Amino acid sequence: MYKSFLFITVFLLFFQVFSSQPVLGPRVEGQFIIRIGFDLDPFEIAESVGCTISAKSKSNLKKHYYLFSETTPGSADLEKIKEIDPKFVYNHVLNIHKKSNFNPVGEDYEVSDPLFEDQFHLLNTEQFSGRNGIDVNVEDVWNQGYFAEGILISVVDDGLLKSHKDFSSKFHAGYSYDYCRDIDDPSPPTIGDDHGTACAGVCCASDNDGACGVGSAPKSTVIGRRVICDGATIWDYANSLRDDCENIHISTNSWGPLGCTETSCSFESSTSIEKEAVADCIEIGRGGKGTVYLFAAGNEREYLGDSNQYELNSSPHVITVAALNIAGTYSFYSNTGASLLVTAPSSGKNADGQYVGISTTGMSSDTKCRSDFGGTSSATPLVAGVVGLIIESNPDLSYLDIQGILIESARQLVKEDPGWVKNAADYYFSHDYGYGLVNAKQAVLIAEDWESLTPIKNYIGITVNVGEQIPDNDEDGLMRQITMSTADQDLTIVSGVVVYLSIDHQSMGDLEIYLESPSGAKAKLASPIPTLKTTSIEEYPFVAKNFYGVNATGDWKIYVIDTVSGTVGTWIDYKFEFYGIEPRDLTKVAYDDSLPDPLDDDEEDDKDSIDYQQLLMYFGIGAGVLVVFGVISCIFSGKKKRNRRRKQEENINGTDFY
Ligand SMILES: *[C@@H]1O[C@H](CO)[C@@H](O)[C@H](O)[C@H]1NC(C)=O
Ligand SMILES: [Ca+2]
Ligand SMILES: [Ca+2]
Repeated sequence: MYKSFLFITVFLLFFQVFSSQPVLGPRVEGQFIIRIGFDLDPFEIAESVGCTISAKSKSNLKKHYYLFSETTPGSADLEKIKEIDPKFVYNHVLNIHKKSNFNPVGEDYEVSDPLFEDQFHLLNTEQFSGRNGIDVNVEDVWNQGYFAEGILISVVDDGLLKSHKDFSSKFHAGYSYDYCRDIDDPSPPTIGDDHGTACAGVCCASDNDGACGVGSAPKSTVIGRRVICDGATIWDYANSLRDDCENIHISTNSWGPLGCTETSCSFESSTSIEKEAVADCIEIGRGGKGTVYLFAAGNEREYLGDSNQYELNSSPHVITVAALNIAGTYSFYSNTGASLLVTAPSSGKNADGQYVGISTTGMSSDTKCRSDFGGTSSATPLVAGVVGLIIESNPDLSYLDIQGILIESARQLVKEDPGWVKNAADYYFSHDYGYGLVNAKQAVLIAEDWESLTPIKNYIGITVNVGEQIPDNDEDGLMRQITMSTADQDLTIVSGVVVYLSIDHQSMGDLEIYLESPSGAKAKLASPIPTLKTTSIEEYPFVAKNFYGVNATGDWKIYVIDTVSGTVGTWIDYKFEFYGIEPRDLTKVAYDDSLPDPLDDDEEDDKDSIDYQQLLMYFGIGAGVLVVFGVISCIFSGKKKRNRRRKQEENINGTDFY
């Protein structure tokens, strides 16, 4: 995109600080940091506003940052830039000023790993005809000095090639284990067991090692747990989730039962042993703050897969992750569901209909890479790495705080999509995206000053008998409700709701089930699935994560509706569980309209302006070094394609991983 620069060396350092409080420091008069759209000529702009460009960031992460200097004192008229680029952002240059927990890296962080340029999920600069800004927005977090150093991320999967250059310097031998063979070494025994290594690459691959790409948490410590194999028992799975959790920050899980295939779907219960492992570790994990569990949403959307079909996902304790493609719409395989929390970029089609995979660590040698990874399997460790950055920025956060921070910071893409529904606390939720695309920068910004959410006693209802036939092919169905009043419970503000249902139905796939909150917002708990083979569920939990921040007071209704005539069944019983937090002002930054939607064509360059002014981000210049471009030979090629249309995903024969 950038060609033929002539470099003059001038020295300059960019320090950047972000803060949710205005941080004021002595300004360097007459200089401004400018971030403008990729497709604009910065030199032309500089001249038109009475400035010259005296430096450009040399970081490959910050290609579009420029230091503007006034041609003569007072000559700058930056407001004029708005006529050219309404979304441009500028910041005054400050002398170094930092927050107490700000750890400057001294210069912009640079990534030299050969595959980094292809890792659009980390920094989408329209490579592979992708969409600018469709990434997890980590560049500024890294530049701020957060790399998840010292954060332990456990990758529970089919093994980890610990000898690979991406992991050899950061592998944690003590906590790693092969539960399949009962040995300490999680290295995959066969080349086919390459899934865990690819997942680990996405969260944790080390940086600047000359090998492959980099993880979202480049300096994290990685734990390999090999448990996906023939013959693994429920104890092995439970232990792989539980062992050493007192000291483990994050457990990332890109696995689960196959809820749907082309011909058959089912609800997949997990055992109480596995569920207890997670429930225990959110209490005792990470020194009592709770290990953060992430689970992939699953890859069976085309067969009507729903993330609530997996019991380990349908838990208020875990972060369930969906996938979107390089163009910014949900990936064709990514399951829907009320249990989704967030979405992250993964494989799928670009706007031209080509399949683009994820570049990560490969297997056949210790430097092998691959570019064909994907699925919700890849989206999940990507978010795990972001959680690592969040924890590094504020180690006191509980697992619940981290969920709250992800919710508050996520970006609502494709706003016009009718699937976005506002809950009573003003948060938008979609059954395709959860609360939206993970935004690491916004998350860390919030995290640094986050006031902890205080969990309060959960409301655990009693099992209520229904014992009624569900009217066949009747759109009213059966409805049951619970009235929550402030008088009879401690809980007022909801973080999550779980509904346990027992139903017998020979054609369970006829059913549509939803939960309606007092405000009328709905969680879709199950949709009709013609291939559903399950004929009976017993106290099966359905989690609704779309009610974060909502006042529990009022009537909550469960609807069970049989949509197909022929076979009838019985609703046996139900039980409500409300998970609550103490009332406080929630941050509510997620849907501030000043955060533009990257898919809005009028705001193509919004990545360049996202939340900058809002976040009061300041730059400082110390003694430093940068490269200055004196000569105006900068030619911008690679103009954006305008009016690119959102295309509906279709099934393609790409390789998916789960
Ligand atoms: C929740 O709603 C009830 C009923 O409107 C109200 O009395 C109560 O103060 C609300 N609680 C909070 C924390 O907003
Ligand atoms: Ca690397
Ligand atoms: Ca029926």
